[in-house]
Amino acid sequence: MSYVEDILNDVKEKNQDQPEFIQAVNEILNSISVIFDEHKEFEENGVLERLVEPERVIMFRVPWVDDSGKINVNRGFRVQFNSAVGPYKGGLRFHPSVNISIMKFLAFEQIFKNSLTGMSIGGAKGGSDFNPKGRSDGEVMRFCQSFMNELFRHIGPDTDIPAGDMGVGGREVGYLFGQYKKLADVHVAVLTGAGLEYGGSLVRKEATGYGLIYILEEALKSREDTIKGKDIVVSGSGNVAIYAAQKAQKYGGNVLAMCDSEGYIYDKNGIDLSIVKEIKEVKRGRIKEYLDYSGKKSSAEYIQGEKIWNVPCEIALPCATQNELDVNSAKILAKNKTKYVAEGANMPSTNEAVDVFLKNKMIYLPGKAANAGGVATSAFEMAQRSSRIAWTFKEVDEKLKRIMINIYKNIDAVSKYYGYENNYVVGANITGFLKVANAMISQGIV
Ligand code: NDP
Ligand code: 2IT
Repeated sequence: MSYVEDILNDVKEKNQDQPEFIQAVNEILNSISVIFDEHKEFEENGVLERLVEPERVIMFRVPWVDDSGKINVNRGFRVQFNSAVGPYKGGLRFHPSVNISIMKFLAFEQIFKNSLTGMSIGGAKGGSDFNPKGRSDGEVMRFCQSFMNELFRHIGPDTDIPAGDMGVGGREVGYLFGQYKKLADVHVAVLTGAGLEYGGSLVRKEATGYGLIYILEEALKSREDTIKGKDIVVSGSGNVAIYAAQKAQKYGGNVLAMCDSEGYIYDKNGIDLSIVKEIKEVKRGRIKEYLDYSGKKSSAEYIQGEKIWNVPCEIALPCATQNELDVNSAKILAKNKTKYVAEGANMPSTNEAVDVFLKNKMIYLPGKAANAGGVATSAFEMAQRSSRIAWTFKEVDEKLKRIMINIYKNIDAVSKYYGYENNYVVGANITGFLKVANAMISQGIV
């Protein structure tokens, strides 16, 4: 049995109740298996055995009182997966689906993504099964305070720096930071995605979506193609989706559809993002309200209970959640002659869907490369905060663009080097892995 097969069997055996984690490990290990013959040192140093086991997993009780006076208890997590390259870094997700499998897959992915950015940050993820939907600001604040009452002892500006993810945006980061400061009595960069008034960075809010479009445009440019004039479908209507759609429109793309977990809006004349922003960022409402704003004469339609991937497009941008794009959806994209798939979300395509993309010669940019702009800008936030110097929007945006172009160049070169031209699963995973593996070897068996 090969080294990779051996480790994979062990991971499956030990984590039988963690399908998303097994899926993420499977995807990465299978795609990097080509390097182990020429790099015996990885097996000799037990790199994979150590890599698939988190350095630390913290799970804790989060009790809080809702507006009616009822006591609620949620589960909190922080998975500190790997700190070989730098301090633990990764977002916090508040969503009812959160469990240990989802936390571990996200933290595992984050190791390679953070490595790809070229910044010195390790991989982590955290969150809770708390559902912020429909909760008042007061309830969200009390929840965040209780969550931080435990988390604060495990994080710090040089140990572990959380940020936002699904269900955690500026409001939540503010409440979390306020409680951290109260407990630790220091005003430091311990959470990124902070408000601009208290140390946050310009462009952080837009960074994941903008970064997605920057890397996509680079991939198209190198094929003498462009986003301009292309039909685009963006799933989700949250932080990543909104700013991906905004930048895609700026580049001349036609964003035809966006969704939330209940249904999607299709507008053949292009989505009006100011409406989506009003509904999602201001009102915290549902995407179906789009029709109330766009008026009776609008060409928009709302479709419920159907996958957004049924909408024909040349570019598909999954920006919602894991496994939202399955093998059937991938086949529909292939049938509709979609040329490019770039992932704003983490692991939105199942492994079987990815096989369909590659077999059909679509250009597929996996999330850990394509959505790395968010965490890269978080690292810029840390740099600005600790130096007490704030960069302009243009400065941060240019640095973000440079990082995304670099990621593309690196994964493209590595995929070619190993004889897998146009296969960015191989390109991204090997590139991300090599830095982490070498850092682990340099630091001994720890
Ligand atoms: P948000 O919470 O802002 O938005 C999530 C969006 O996805 C919402 O519109 C939500 O709809 C929708 N959604 C959730 N589940 C489903 C589903 N099953 N089907 C269809 N739509 C669904 O999160 P973000 O935009 O921050 O995150 C989106 C993805 O991007 C996640 O995978 C996250 O891990 C990843 N990511 C985020 C980064 C960041 O900086 N924020 C950085 C890199 C990656 P509803 O309101 O109905 O739940
Ligand atoms: O998945 C991700 O990369 C994020 N949610 C952002 C992490 C961060 O630390 O900015």
